[in-house]
Amino acid sequence: MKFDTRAVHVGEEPNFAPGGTGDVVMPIHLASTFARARIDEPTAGYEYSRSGNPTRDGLERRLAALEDGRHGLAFASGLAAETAVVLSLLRPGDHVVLFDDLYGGSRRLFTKVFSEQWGLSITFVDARDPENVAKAMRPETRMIWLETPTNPLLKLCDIEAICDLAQRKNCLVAVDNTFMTPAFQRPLSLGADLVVHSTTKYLNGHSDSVGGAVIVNDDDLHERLRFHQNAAGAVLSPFDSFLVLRGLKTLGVRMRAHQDSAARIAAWLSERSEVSGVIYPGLDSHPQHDLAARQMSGFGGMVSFELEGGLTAARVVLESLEIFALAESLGGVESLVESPALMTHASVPAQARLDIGLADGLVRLSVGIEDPEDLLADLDQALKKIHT
Ligand code: P1T
Repeated sequence: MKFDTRAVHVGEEPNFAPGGTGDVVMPIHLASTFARARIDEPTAGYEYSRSGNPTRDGLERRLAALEDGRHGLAFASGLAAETAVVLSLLRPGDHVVLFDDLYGGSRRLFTKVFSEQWGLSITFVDARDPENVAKAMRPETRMIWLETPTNPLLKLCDIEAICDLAQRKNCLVAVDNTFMTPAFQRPLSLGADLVVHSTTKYLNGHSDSVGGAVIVNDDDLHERLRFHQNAAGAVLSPFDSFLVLRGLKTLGVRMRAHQDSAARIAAWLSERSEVSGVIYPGLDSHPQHDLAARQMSGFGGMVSFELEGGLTAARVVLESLEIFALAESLGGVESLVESPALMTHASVPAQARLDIGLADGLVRLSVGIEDPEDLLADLDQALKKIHT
């Protein structure tokens, strides 16, 4: 089955078995517990909704199918999914190499919780060059943690090259695929061991659910993650599972629409005198455009840019936009704009932001699926306010 067909059907097949009602959409199974007729025979395999729930199961199967993986697991948030990966697969004293440009909350989780409180040892590197990853590896390195493209600077890393060097050292590679989604990038097929998502973003796509996911191929990794999911309990609710199942049906069409408008906006911004630089992997000017074209089947809906007038000008633009909502998060049908330095990445120390090239004046757009003419007109009126 092709991707768009899997996105509509896998995990949500009508049940024609005796007692099944043939629903063409997944019912929201709200039951916290499942009665059984015999003490040692859970009905249809279900016991208690933390351990397993039919609606969540449907979503987990679909997530696996879309990422070309064997097993999916759904969690209460993207950060809960990341926490599950670390607590189930790593131990205090283990070493992790991380891309130095990550979502601010991921960086905070690894730095403040896993490193400072729990005893994980971590090294941030510029993973655009796989050599930097190789150099940072130690005998006790157990995992490489990547985002590609990164949030918010849209830097890429070569997943295949990094997986190659990890495999030689018996080290796991986890890729946060939130920005590209499986519609445009499949890290498991490139050799990664784990794919992580904030389903809050494109997968759900409608800004009305917070959730996370992990997808793996390996049965042993799955078993350890599944044990942790039940033992620690940060599961996605049945209602949220339903919402993400519903959102996923249109993932392919949404991603193509996000991308078409983002590409148009990125090109348009590049011509504006108020703008000093535009970052979009689909632009020829992106330093890793070739890798983007090779590794991904699309360039996504995120655009970052800097203004000649820096933070002062950014404040004017951010507060003047009318269709773009000034808000954290991304990946919904509605366009959002934000200041990483003041909002999503405020928890990253100023020096670390400077080191990775995250300017205070950087503006990040999550381009929605509104008519692009309206989005361009909105940007135009906001840019014109800089000099008034
Ligand atoms: O917010 P949550 O569902 O817990 O997901 C965290 C997360 C993980 N990975 C990436 C790449 C992310 O972008 C996020 C969340 N990001 C934002 C809220 C944001 O505005 O960038």
